[in-house]
Amino acid sequence: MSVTLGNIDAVVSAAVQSQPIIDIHTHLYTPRFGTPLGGASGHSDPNGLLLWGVDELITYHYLVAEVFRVVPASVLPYESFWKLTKREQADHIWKNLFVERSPVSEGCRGVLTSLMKLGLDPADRDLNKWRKHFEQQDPSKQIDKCMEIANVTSLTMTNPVFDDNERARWLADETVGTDPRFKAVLRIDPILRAWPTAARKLSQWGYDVSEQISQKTIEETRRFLRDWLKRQKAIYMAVSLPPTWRYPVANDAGSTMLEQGVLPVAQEFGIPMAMMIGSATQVNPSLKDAGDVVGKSDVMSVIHLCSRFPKNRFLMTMLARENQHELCVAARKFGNLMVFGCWWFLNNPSMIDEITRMRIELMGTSFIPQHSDARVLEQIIYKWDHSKQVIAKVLADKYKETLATGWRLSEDEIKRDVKHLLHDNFLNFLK
Ligand code: FIX
Ligand code: ZN
Repeated sequence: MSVTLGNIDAVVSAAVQSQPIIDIHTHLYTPRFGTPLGGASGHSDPNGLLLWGVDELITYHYLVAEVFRVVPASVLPYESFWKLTKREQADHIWKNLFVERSPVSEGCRGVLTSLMKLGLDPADRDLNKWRKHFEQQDPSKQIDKCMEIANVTSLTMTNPVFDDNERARWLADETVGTDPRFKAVLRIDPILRAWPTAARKLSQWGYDVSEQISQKTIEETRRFLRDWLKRQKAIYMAVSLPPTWRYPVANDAGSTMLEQGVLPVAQEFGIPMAMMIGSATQVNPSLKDAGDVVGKSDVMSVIHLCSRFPKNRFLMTMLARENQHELCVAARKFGNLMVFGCWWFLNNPSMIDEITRMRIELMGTSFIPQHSDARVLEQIIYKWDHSKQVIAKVLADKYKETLATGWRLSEDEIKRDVKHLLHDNFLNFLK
């Protein structure tokens, strides 16, 4: 079908909605990592890693931060909140962010979008009715249902090897990550952010490393990374870095381990390194996962890295709105730099619109516009629904500007471009 100014919005929207998505960064897990809500499976594991269901949706750390703005710690002390059961926490958040104030924040609206797309009626406002619904679902079937609604064909996990709970599960059963719907990612923050801690743990795990970096320590760290990349069949390595991260830094353990430990192994395995830069962690530790903030990072450090390691590939996202333009310009200079996502505090319609528009203007379709960062299974429904609406609108606007030059576009060409953005740019970057 030829595309005109009259039908471009509909054609782009249909192409975006029908394109199967690879979700390149989530905190979701295969059911074999256990789940606190057993549902119809009957197997609940309080320390399980797969989070799903309405109480998990409502107690997402984004909403924990928001509820403490409405009911401050001076009224409900943090420790009192954390002593509540998950259900009681959800009741508190529901009452204060959904009933006594309208659910207009992105995090609140997201809960309702996911419930609605799952066939529940948000107008019911009946938490207990929804709880009964989720308790009747089987977790694995719920994964299939959510992936189908979101049109996500592959979920990329985040597998922090330094997390005792997660590591124990891999060591107990090396096939724990084996599920055709999921891919694993070796997450290694302490190696680059807290080398003394990492060195102590690697040593405890049987790797002959010491805090003082020697050739032996480098070789043993490489062995550790190889062991876990093989165990997890990881498709990339990942790290989150603070806004203060700089590269290179002389006599800095993190810089040295990045240069001599991590990147050589990534190159050896032919896999990218994902760097998520800009989160200053635990400025308010009482909020736990909700206690991190954003800070402006240094794009020149990314440029130095891409320039010094031309044989490595870098998946890169930054948390500060202020860094987005510089990062796009940097990506124009380095083909081994793939910009991805509107991460965390940028995962809001207004930011996704601004950032995606700028990225298309500077990089065409050679970037990965979004990832969900979902921590709760049903979030992939709303995070993708909300993002796809904005991405489609921005893309249609840019096509209109191109059509205005007299250029002609076909529906197949639009589908091709959308496939690059939501699927192939990532797959091709993994090769
Ligand atoms: O470092 C990360 O992977 C971040 O995405 C998380 O730590 C963060 O809590 C999150 O889930 C943001 O969406
Ligand atoms: Zn994340």
